[in-house]
Amino acid sequence: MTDGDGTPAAQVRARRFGPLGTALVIIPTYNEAENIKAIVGRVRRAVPEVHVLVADDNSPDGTGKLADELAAEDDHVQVLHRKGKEGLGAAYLAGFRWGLDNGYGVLVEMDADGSHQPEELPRLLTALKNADLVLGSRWVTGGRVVNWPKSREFISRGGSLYSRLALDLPLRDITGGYRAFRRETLEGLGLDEVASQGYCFQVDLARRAVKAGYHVVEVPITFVEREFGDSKMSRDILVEALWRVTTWGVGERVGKLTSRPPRK
Ligand SMILES: Nc1nc2c(ncn2[C@@H]2O[C@H](COP(=O)(O)OP(=O)(O)OP(=O)(O)O)[C@@H](O)[C@H]2O)c(=O)[nH]1
Ligand SMILES: [Mg+2]
Repeated sequence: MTDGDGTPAAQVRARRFGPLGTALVIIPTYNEAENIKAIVGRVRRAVPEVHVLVADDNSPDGTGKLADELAAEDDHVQVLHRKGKEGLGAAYLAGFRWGLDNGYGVLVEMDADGSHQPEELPRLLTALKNADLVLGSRWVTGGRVVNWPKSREFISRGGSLYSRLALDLPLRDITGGYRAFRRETLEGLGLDEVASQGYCFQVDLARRAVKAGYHVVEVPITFVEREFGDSKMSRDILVEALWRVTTWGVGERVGKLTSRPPRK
């Protein structure tokens, strides 16, 4: 296959991706006092040139204050203090806006609890050189999860499979939250309209990127279950995601049917 053969893969190869610019790793936090110092330290050691933004929702356990201490010691660390708990999607959206306003070229999503290993960040950033969006993926060859009960894996795999089929997306891990975006990609997604609740947020970003024609690449990651602190995900968030994905899927199918040109 050559670059001139006209296939989608060749078209992507033929496309020139611009330089990446400085990366900002956004870490949303709610009650992550046991994790925040370790995760920021690991990010800074793994890729010293990146900057970190902790987006804290006024955590009662003092995570925001610990993040301020980190910021005071390191000019690559900033803290976005938010008024109260509004969910991870809202925190990321605020972090994206902050990063775009401050001129960053790459915006990375990463959890605070160590599930997303900073040591794998160089692989995501390398892949982004030839992509618009890189998803850290548990469910492509080479990806895996550590210390997850089978029940959790079943739910997560099922959620991605359902989203893949309902929304017709050529992706394996659609609910994951370890991702790297070029700024131009985020600017093209219509952030003001993104659904911000729980897992819907990740699904909606991926869906918008694919539908907008961006080149989305999945890179295998090893996802490690949190050791410290409590999960903020709940059954309600799962049910909400299932419901939303279903309505998006039905909406897209109805849209396709009604927009067909009339038969002659
Ligand atoms: N700012 C902010 N961060 C949040 C909020 N809810 C969750 N987070 C953060 O988002 C990240 C992911 O949340 P988790 O509770 O780890 O969700 P999860 O990874 O699906 O669940 P576990 O596997 O049990 O850890 C963590 O860094 C949380 O601290 C929120 O309301 N506001
Ligand atoms: Mg987690």
